[in-house]
Amino acid sequence: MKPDLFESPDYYNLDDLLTEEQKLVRTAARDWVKRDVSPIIEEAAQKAEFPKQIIKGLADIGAFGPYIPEEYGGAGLDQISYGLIMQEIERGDSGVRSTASVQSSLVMYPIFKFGNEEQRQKYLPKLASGEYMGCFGLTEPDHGSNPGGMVTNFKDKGDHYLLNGAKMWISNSPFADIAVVWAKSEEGRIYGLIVERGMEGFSTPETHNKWSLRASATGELIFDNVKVPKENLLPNKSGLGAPLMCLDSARFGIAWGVIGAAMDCYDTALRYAKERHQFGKPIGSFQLQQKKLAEMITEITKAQLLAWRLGTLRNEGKATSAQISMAKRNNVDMALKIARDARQILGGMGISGEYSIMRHMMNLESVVTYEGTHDIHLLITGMDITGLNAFK
Ligand code: TGC
Ligand code: FAD
Repeated sequence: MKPDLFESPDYYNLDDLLTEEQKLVRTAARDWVKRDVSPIIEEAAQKAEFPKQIIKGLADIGAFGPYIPEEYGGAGLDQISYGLIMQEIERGDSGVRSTASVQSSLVMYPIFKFGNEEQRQKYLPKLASGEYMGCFGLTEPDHGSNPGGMVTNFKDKGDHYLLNGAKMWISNSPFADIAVVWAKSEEGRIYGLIVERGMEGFSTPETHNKWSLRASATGELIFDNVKVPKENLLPNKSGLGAPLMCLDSARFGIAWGVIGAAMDCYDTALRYAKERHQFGKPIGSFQLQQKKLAEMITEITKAQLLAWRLGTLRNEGKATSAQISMAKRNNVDMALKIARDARQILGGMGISGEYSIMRHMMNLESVVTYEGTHDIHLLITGMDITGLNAFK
């Protein structure tokens, strides 16, 4: 892979809207990605291996629990800092950002928000340092967009719960130490349970043959009469709203993260368009290529504004789930379109692993589907503005 020459675009001087702390956090993440992710990520993706050596670096830049209070090992940062960290990591690779999203918003957040003090003390510091890695089991083979239909269930056996069922498409599952698993009680109410690797009847087979997110490990979670200690149930919230609250936080991170992938594609294409000559001129001098580049920077700038405003609303505790859906949907779509156009600007070189664009493009095909598909987020906006449910 070519050396990482990334220069971050800031067409509307958005840095003026950031605090010094937010800029410092971003610089630390940006420098780490350049130093520790860019040199190894292409090979990891080609080999379809999660590069475990980056776990410590992710912890060091505060990517595990950026907004979890420091007393539990988190970085105690605000939502815009969280977003900026996700942006910088996804500039390197969406799969690496996935690992951080899952650890922070889908594992640490539910333990922090719905767990008791003992659970917080037991798990959060180890998750923040990367000593423990976690995964989040919501999706099932027959219940993806409709998680409320899940069949994974647990029965009260007096001194423990007995868990049965299966989850699929689970990021980090093949190496996770713990899984936050959503399952129905005998009354049909959804609860979160912390399942630990090594519990009898619990297995995590890896999913192979992915063309997307190849540097992220994906797998199943299988529960065959797993005895889960009662103290592993998250007691402070039940119902589908609990996992959906975790998704709000992760979707917010994605709305920021994909801006990083888009910036990397744009920056690569811009540089290439100025250097590559055809018909005796740089290809960047042709109107058709300028149109692509001009539209890219326009869309990136709009997405940055949307993410920044959403971050401000989240900091004030005012962002709605529907607002988060709009930003996730818009920004992933924006990044995917930019990746496709950027790939074309590079001609044949666009499909080569010498450049990051094709990897981003393939990764974004997962990002547009997970955490709620493009269509599901549109229906959430539709329901929000009309008051009418078009899901069922
Ligand atoms: P519905 O009847 O609308 O709602 C059920 C209950 O949940 C409440 N609620 C929310 N609460 C908090 N935050 C939200 N965003 C919420 N949305 C809804 C709602 O008020 C209700 O509460 P209550 O008290 O009345 O019961 O639910 P539904 O069954 O009709 O489904 C709604 C729908 C389709 C929007 C939702 O289920 C959905 O978002 N589906 C998409 C599924 C999804 O996003 N799965 C993601 C799996 S995890 C993942 O992909 C990780 S990838 C990680 C990585 O690698 O980065
Ligand atoms: P389906 O729900 O079967 O949808 C298929 C199509 O039908 C989509 O286009 C969808 O938009 C459309 N559709 C569905 N319902 C409606 C409707 N009511 N109206 C109109 N159209 C509809 N899940 C986890 O729990 N944890 C993870 O860590 C995780 N990581 C993932 C990692 C990867 C790489 C991938 C690919 C997925 C991951 N997922 C994870 C699962 C992901 O969240 C689901 O794939 C996603 O929610 C969609 O579910 P599905 O694949 O079952 O598609």
